[in-house]
Amino acid sequence: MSTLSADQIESLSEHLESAELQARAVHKITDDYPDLDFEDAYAIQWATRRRKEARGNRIIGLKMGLTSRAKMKQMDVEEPIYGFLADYFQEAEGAEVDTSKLIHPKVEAEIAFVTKAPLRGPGCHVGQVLAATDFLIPAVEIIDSRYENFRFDLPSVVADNASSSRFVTGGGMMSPRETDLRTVGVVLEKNGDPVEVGAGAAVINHPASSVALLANMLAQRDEEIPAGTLILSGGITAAVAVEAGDNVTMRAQGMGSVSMRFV
Ligand code: 0L1
Ligand code: MG
Repeated sequence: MSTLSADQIESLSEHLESAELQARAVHKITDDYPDLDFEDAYAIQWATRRRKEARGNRIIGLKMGLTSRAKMKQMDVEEPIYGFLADYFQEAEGAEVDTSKLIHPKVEAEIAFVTKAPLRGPGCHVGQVLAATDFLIPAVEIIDSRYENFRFDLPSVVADNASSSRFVTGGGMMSPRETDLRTVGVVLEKNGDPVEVGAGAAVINHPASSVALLANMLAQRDEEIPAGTLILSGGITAAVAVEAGDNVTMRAQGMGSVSMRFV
């Protein structure tokens, strides 16, 4: 049940989006609104999405967050969440990512899905996700919580668009028919050192189950995943902090690699 008025939702959306656009850390919003619940939090996130669209940004994808045990343990939370990806979040493969526009970026190794048919819950399952997937590509998500020291609770992070900030896709496309996503291995390298390794099963046992969960969560708002959506299915490893001067490469088994440099 929502605890905030429509005006409070708009004002919290503006507060968090300004922090994002100005690369400025703020304290978690539940410090001031302790009763804020998930319904409020997603209402704030959707208000931010509408704010960006009204400004001319396109929403090009969706993401699932906190899908792996490693991430849940790292952030001390227990439930996957979703967020949206705006067009300017995308950085090209090999890009120089400008850290002056970010607060305290971290990188995550992920498998991205691109859909060729809509997915609608409730009851969406792994089989439907695989049938509706056009191709898979490796992706590095660059998260950047707007909260001081990445300190937040679940409603606060949902309102902050699940810490979404930038992402890079690269390597090669793969058909979901060609691989068992549970055993696809990934290596995340920072400055040439393998700092995190993992396999797809880390993401709710199968990365496609994360996409199914996304469709089922969206159904609660009578929304679906449209055809042609890029979906970051969730970090396979824990997130790794980066700063200017760092080079990051992710290698995904059978899908090549994706790299970027932080400047
Ligand atoms: O993509 C993610 O798993 C991030 C979700 C938000 C939590 C965080 O900032 O680590
Ligand atoms: Mg992520």
